[in-house]
Order: sequence, then C-alpha cells, then structure tokens
Amino acid sequence: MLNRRQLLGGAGAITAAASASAVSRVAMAALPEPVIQTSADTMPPLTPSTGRPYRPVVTLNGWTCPWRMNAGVKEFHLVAEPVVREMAPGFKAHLWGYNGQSPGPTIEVVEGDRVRIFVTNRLPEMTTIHWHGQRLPCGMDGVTGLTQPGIPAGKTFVYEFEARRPGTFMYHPHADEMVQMAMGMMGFWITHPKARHPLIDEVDRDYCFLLNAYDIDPGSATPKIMTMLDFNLWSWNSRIFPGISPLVARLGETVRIRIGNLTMTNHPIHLHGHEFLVTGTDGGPTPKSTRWYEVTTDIAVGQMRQIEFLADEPGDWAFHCHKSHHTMNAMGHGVETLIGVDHTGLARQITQLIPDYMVMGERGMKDMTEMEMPLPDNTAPMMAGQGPFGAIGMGGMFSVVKVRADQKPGDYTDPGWFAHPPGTVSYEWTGAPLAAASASPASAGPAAMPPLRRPAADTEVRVRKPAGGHGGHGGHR
Ligand SMILES: [Cu+2]
Repeated sequence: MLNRRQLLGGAGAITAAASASAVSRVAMAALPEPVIQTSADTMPPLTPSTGRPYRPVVTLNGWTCPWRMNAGVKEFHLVAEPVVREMAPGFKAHLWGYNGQSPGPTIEVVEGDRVRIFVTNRLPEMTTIHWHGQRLPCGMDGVTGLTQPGIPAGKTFVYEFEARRPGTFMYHPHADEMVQMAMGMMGFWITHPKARHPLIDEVDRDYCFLLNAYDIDPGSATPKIMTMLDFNLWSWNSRIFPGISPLVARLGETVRIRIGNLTMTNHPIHLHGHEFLVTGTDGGPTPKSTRWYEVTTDIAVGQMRQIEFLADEPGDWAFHCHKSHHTMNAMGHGVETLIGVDHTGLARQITQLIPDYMVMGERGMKDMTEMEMPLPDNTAPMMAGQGPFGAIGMGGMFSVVKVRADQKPGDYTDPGWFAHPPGTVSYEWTGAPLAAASASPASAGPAAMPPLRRPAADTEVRVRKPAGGHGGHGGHR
C-alpha cells in the first residue's frame, strides 16, 4: 500500500488507496490508508470501480474520497488536520480541513450502502463529525457531549450507518463549531439513488460545492475565528473568483448543481441566461408539484439546494451570489463612499504630505480592478478576474457556466472564452447626440432620447476628511 509520502508525491493527482480487491485479509482488518489531496484543481468525476454503479458528481475545486469495500461495507478514512488551501492563485490560507484540503473530499455512496467512516483527529483539539441531514442511529450523529465524547487529538473514531435516503448532504464538526467551521472544516456528501427514482432525474453533468466564508486580514493567512458576520472572503469550496473553476456543459445537456451553505448568512445564488428548478433540499428530492422556475434561489444557513436546468443557450453565463458584497475579495469596510465628491486640489495638497496618497472611489470603485496597487504579500486582489472584454469587476462567490456546442460529453476542461456570433454583442451607440435640454419633448422625434429631468432643489454635499492614521483604502494598510 502507498504511504503518505508517496501519496503526497503524486503531484496533486488522486492516488487511490482504494483498489481494494488485491488487499490481504490482514490489511482489511487495519485502518484504510487515508488518501490525501493537495491540488486545488477540480478533479474529474471518480467513476465507481466497486459497489453499485452511479453517475458521479464533480466537486468544484475539489475531489471525491476513494473508498475500499470490506465485506460489503464501504470504508472511508477522513483525517481532520491543519491544511494549506490555495484560495486563489497567489493567495494561500492556513485552514483546518480533511485529507489535505478544505473542504474535505466529497463522499459519494448509493442509497442502501452500509458505510463505515474512520475519523482520525490530527487537530490540536478534540473534534467530531456530524453527518448533516442523514437518517442514522442517534449515537452516530456526531454531536459532542450529546451523542458521543469528542474525538481526542491523536485518536481515531468509527462511524457506521446505512445511507438510507438519496439526496444532497454535508458533513462538519459538532465540536467547537465556531472555531472549527470558521477554519474550514466541512465537506459534501451525496447519496445516489439505487434505482430509477421518480423524483430524481438522470442528468448529464452533476456539480456540487459548499458556500463558505473567511475573515483573513490582507497579508496574513489564518482566519479570524471570532468574526460573526463581517467576513472579507466569500468563497465556494474555500476558493474565490478568479480561483473558482467554470462549470462547463455541452449545448443541450441537463445540468444539476448542488449547493450547501455553511456560512453565517444567506446567499441568493443567481444564474444568467437560463431558468432552473429547485429539485432537492436538505429533506431530499422535492415533489414535482412544488417546483417552479427561478433564476435566483436563496440558500439559508445550514441549507442545501439542488438546482437543475437545460443548458440550451450557448455562452459564458455569470453564476454568482446576488449579494454584491459577496462578489468582492479581501476588502476592508473602512472605505468611505466618495462618489460625486470632487477631490481636485485636495489630492494635490494631501500628496505633499503623503506622497503615495490615492483617491479612492470618486467615480465608483471599478477603477480599482485595473489599478496597480501595492498589496501586502499573500493577498487576493479585491476584484481581479480578467475577461475577454477587460476586468470583471467581481471576485468572491462568482463563476461562469460555459455552455458550448462543441464541448465533448464528459469533458470538464475549460473551453476558454465564448466566441460570440457576429452582431450579438452589446455595442456603442454612435448616432446623433442627446437633443438640447431646451427642446420640448413634443418636438423631439421618436428616435431621440427623452431629456433628463433634474431636481430643482440644491443638493447638499458633505465632505468628510480622511481620519488620521486611517487614510487610504481600508483593509490594504
Ligand atoms: Cu452571498
């Protein structure tokens, strides 16, 4: 069997310790060797080689945990441990997770499977795992003090139950929750139906990811665990855009996306260009009579939603949380609103005192996506995604659903940017300029734009001076 060093040497590839058939009886009595993953790339679906067949999911910037069959039982080995997670290229966070990653590997089983999960604790404090949403014996529910003692540091506990109902689930500690979940301990769990299910359609692509959030000061790497709401990194599977993989589909394919929320607030997740149905929740597949088409679905804390749509519009479709603060990266909240404030003259005077003083936000903040600002080491730019038309003014909980006619079935590689057919991209209007404001609306032709109406009253503008020691852009000090 492979040891841990050999696994780590696998250059990020999944090294399956789970090719079970050749393992001796003595080895089967021992702990399954934990499989470790250190790459933050989206791994291809793990096609089951043992047990009942199913169509596997793709975990966004994640992977599925291999298992071994032992006398009819599916055995997994999760190791709770400190990990280094690349949240975006150039930005690494010191998190806690499972098997080398945060989130931990996705566990995929089939309805009716007998599942045994070994959990080894390599954290500096006790932990447990709660199997969120499962029907199971109460003593397997993983709540410290209530259903079991905490797993002490260095010890291994065993959880065993039958995956009784198909659906979309999660796992996370029920032990020092505030710290351990703020540090990134969580994972996805999918139970596939054992046969055709009247409420579960077969789909061509099946994606999953967790919503999570961190508060990591620019220039540092460890989350501030006391933060309750004011997080500065809003992530999918502990990745932030542009570090989140696209979700690709071939034109005409059916796509399912399963999303679980383990942050401290709700996230209205919005898909462009298509309508979707919510086909499942924490409670399992939804009855068909309860489904209606939407383009945004709110996912509350501790909830799971699975959405499904027909990918029948080619293009690069934005897919994101609709809370605009959640599509930004490491931003301080000490930034004053300066839109409309004229800094002419003021900036010149301040520059004499502070040579690198920079005016922020008098024309909005999109400029910052193009600005070369000095950032501390190990900091994600606020909004750094580059698209084919320039900077995409978003980060955080944002990705792109890429629908292509020529994407091969089962191919998850990024096809690059969409080639828009001629004449289908928004363009600059170059007709006659706006009619003079004095022209009466009646005299304007039908093609002219209506004159702007301005309020007669004076607008009061209050200018706030930069506070001492707090100048510049909050969060980048
Ligand atoms: Cu959000």
